[in-house]
Amino acid sequence: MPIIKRIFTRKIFDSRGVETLEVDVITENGFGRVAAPFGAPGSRGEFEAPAYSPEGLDTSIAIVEKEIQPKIVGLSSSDQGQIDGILKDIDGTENFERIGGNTSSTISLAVAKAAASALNVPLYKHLALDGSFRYPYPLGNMIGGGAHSMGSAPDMQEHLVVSIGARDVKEAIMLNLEVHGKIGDVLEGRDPGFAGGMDDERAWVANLTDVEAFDIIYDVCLKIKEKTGMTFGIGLDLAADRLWNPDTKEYEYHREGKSRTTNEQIGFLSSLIEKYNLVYVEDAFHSNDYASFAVLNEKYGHRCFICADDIYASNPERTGHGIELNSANAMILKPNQVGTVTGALETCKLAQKNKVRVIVSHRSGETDDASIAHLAIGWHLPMIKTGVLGGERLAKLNELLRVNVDYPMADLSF
Ligand code: 2PG
Ligand code: MG
Repeated sequence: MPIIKRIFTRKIFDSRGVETLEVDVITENGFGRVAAPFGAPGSRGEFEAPAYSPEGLDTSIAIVEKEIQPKIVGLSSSDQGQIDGILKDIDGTENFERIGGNTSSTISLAVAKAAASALNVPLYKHLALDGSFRYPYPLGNMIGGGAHSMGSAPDMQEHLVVSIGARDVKEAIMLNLEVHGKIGDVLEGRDPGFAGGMDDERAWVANLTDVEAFDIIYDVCLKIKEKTGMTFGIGLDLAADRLWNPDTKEYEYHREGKSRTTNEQIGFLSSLIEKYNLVYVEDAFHSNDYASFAVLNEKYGHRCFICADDIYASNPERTGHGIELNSANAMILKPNQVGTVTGALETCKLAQKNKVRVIVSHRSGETDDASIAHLAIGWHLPMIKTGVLGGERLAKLNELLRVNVDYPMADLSF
């Protein structure tokens, strides 16, 4: 039976060595364990749910034990909507400001996992939108910068590759690994000072401008294409909030030593989309600028994923506002930004109904939890954004392999 018997909480360490919450949900014959990921200071979105109680993780754990556990023990773990409603009621704020989005999403996902285990079905089937399933393409972080790196790394947070020519998920993972490896060789060859550094998401960190990073990625992808016939798409996550200076109203590229007005930013990104045939541009503008997102979407939405992360913050209201203004044709979904499985599903359905493609994503601080791989398969998500290397990143990709059913790849066409 999927009746919840007990919840255990503990503190474990994430991939950055920061303490995070792990939750076990025990049902009569099921078990679900989930640990919370965490965005980097300077990269976490202004509008996402805070991670924990304002008093910290210990207070969140006390709330789970004293307030949440007594209310959900005895309920059916299959009743996700009821349990997520209770989490919202106990929190009592708009955006999980009292208990924290990490607290609620970790319990919510652990309940879903426990239900799946009690019902003896994989998580992606338990949470399925319908009876059809697709594998997402892994969107891999190749060269890092911004808030995830240090020193003379590029200004943009992520320089990404998706192996769009891959015929199956294993090939897609292997091709991303090959691109990542070859980029490392190029970096070693061009800079005697390069010492093999990687950032929080195991993307290479090197003394490069953004344009140099794209040149390297473009050449590596081209060479592999010439050899194997495989095609790649290049992308980026600017995490533009971090570059935006609200006083000067300019985007400050410190590494490049240049500032750009919003119009110049549109021009710069347009030139990158054209030059490198970019297929993916995330958080191109600060998270209050729905209008500039819409300009870029109007111009390139027919051929490039214009993706909203911090601006939508996985939040149904912010997503709805963006849909009205046609700000993006794609969005990032992170369960801990919105706080529950039900909230994540609501946002996902709203986006999909309006032809906005939903991409599930890791956080820069991660654990070996692989729940997002199941959301991608069960919810028809075209891509899963995660690092190419590192146990906590490969945990998600390996989970895709573990599913091991002959489902087709998602459709990335426009
Ligand atoms: C992002 C994420 C993941 P963070 O901006 O998309 O790469 O970063 O988890 O640090 O917010
Ligand atoms: Mg982002």
